[in-house]
Amino acid sequence: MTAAAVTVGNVSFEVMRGDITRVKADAIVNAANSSLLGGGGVDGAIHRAGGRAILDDCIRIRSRQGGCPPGEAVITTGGKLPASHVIHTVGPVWNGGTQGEAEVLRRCYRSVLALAAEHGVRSIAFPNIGTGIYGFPKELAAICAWEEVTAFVRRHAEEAGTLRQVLFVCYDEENFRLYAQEAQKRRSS
Ligand code: AR6
Repeated sequence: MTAAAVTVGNVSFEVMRGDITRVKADAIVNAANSSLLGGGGVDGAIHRAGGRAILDDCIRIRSRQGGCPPGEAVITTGGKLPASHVIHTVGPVWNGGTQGEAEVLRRCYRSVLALAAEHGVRSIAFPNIGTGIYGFPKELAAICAWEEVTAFVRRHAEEAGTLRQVLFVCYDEENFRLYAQEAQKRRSS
């Protein structure tokens, strides 16, 4: 199920409901943890579907830099996934909102997009980072995601970057509705 697309600069944004491991894009984003060794939620699904090659890349990155701190991102192969790459980022654990959680989540989106640009990514799919096991409130997370990604696209509009398509892949109905609502706001503005 896909909500109508919105175009910002030369990038098309789509909101869809589904499983991100089935999305064919240059890169899909993983909501990982700092260990980079896999876990539950979308992280578990990506490692299961993508196979050993993703974990091997994660282990190599760990041996180079330790894990991945919250707000930062690393890139690996997509292994057996239809996506070429996985960009792993680590969201904040929600702790009531007074520990800078929203800023860390915003930094996740900026870190992912910077890495995507470095690797010439044209199409990228994001899950709803932080809104599962880490407990980030869904409405605020949707606002942060849309604001950061559209701001990034606007900031880089003059540079003829490679990015052309952004997909927000929502696994649950509530996130789908919230993301579609944010798309609607941008259609009418
Ligand atoms: N496709 C798209 N979205 C999914 C999928 C899927 N296959 N599976 C779950 N989601 P979560 P977090 C949605 O918990 O909150 C892991 O153990 C899910 O409905 O995956 O950032 C990591 O290792 C939710 O909306 O990530 C970390 O320890 C969203 O993905 C921790 O969870 C994010 O939920 C990270 O927690």
